[in-house]
Amino acid sequence: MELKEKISREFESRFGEGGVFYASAGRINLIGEHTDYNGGFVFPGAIDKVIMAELKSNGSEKVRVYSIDIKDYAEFGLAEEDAPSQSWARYIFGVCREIIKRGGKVEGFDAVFAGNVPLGAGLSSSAALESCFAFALNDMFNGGSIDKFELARIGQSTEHNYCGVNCGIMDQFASVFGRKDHLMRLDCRSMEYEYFPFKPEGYKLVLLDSVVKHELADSPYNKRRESCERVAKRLGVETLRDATMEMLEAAKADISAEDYSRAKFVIEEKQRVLDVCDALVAGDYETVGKRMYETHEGLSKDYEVSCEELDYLNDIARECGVTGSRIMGGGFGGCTINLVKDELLEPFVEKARKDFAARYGHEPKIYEVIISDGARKL
Ligand code: GAF
Repeated sequence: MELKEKISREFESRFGEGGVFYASAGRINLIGEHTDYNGGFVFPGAIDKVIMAELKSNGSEKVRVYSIDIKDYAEFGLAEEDAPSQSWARYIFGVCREIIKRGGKVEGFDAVFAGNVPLGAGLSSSAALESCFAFALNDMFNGGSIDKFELARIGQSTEHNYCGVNCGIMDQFASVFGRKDHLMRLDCRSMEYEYFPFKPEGYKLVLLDSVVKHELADSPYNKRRESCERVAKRLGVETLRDATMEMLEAAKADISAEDYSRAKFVIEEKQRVLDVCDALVAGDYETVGKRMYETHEGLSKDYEVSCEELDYLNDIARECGVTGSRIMGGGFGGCTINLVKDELLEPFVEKARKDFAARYGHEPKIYEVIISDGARKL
């Protein structure tokens, strides 16, 4: 059954007459990982996998919401002490609270939601959920007066204040600002962004999901961020965006080996994003791919957010002559993103399925990427 129909049926049986539909997207990131909270550049795009919700104001001060995928119901008020116990519902509660904290309006509503963004795959299902509700509540109760950047920040603050992840802005930005057939280069220091048409002739973008679960809350993700902040402080810059390898080398003796490696990755990654943008404009996919492999190497060896399964998928890509391949997103499991020549797609995917299953007892999941629109009313 179509997502919309499934939601509509559930909504009607629980809450009666229908409401309004909204959706927001998961995201990929071509390059620029762990750079967002360092004031650097990212290069994401929204994808055709979404969280969709039907909402209707209920005239009370209570939120009543049902998750079709989790098969769970939550009911909560809108004051700070009303936080629901279920972690999935805290995303929605957090969005409500962050809107209210900014002086926006949220009243009681009923909602049913479902999605097809794979969970824990590094495709930002949580940002899609936050952006979907932020967009919806802005439309329903605030006449659309909250601007798009603030909607993204509302999602990010929800992660910080209600879900325990000190994430950057990339995922929520991509989910809110996504545009069909375009990637977006965001400068996370100035928040300037630019759309880049992305329809690589003769290539496909494919994700190989290791199906290794990644959990960012209370995870090493926050520790990575702390390392970067420590080094930035030591170098006397606001974020690592303003640091160079020369500065890092000069301070090496005062920095732990671990923090040094983390900072080295971030400083190198900053330039890779810019290189990839230039290469894309020039149609030079070989350079795009080369930088992707370098990013994988850095994420695996210096930033240490990869895992055996993802390194193995990356090795298979190399062996098959795939143009570019790397771990995508926060890490600790999830997907590799692969830029593959059309004619190599099938043999690559076949080999990855077979070899990975032989080694780990299950196949990776395969998703072809279609770059799509972000948050919207349906
Ligand atoms: C996660 C975070 F949510 C993002 O902000 C970003 O830091 C990413 O990891 C790594 O690039 O998705």
